[in-house]
Amino acid sequence: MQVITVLSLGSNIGDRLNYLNLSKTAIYNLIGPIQFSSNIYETEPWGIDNQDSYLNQVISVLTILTPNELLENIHQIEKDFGRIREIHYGPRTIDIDILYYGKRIINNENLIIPHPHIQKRRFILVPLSEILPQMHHPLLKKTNQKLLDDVKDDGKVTKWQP
Ligand code: PH2
Ligand code: MG
Ligand code: MG
Repeated sequence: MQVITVLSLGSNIGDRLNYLNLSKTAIYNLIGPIQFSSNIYETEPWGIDNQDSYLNQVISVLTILTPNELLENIHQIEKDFGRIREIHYGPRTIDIDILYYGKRIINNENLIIPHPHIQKRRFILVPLSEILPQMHHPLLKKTNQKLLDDVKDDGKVTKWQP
């Protein structure tokens, strides 16, 4: 069965734009066709301050993969692009997070969907509301646009131009 999954991409090391573009090609090849892509935003680091700013983007993808297969493929892509798992919230070449998998709610030891931090992060809510403003968060029962309107985070999120 085809499901729309929503993914967030982030990079704050090296050629950040190139990492985003390489990951989208790999996502197309390993996960499925991309339905919508947000603009790319330059964003202030969230969680740990003394690191470089990020480029972030949100995309929706049509996939036939199960949630666990999706996660395995994402880990493979992150590994292929040199991601070393180290500091929690720290710098990374590419980070791909699953925000939504259709309307499914999943909570087990290796996967939590919807992503537990969506509602706290402007760097996710700005690009997410750009592509899917009217989609409802299946647990919080608010649209993505409403989550953005209500978010307390004041981290800077600006449209990126090369
Ligand atoms: N990712 C993190 C931690 N902090 N801050 C921004 N601005 N963008 C991110 O993608 C990000 C972050 C952990 O995944
Ligand atoms: Mg992340
Ligand atoms: Mg991640």
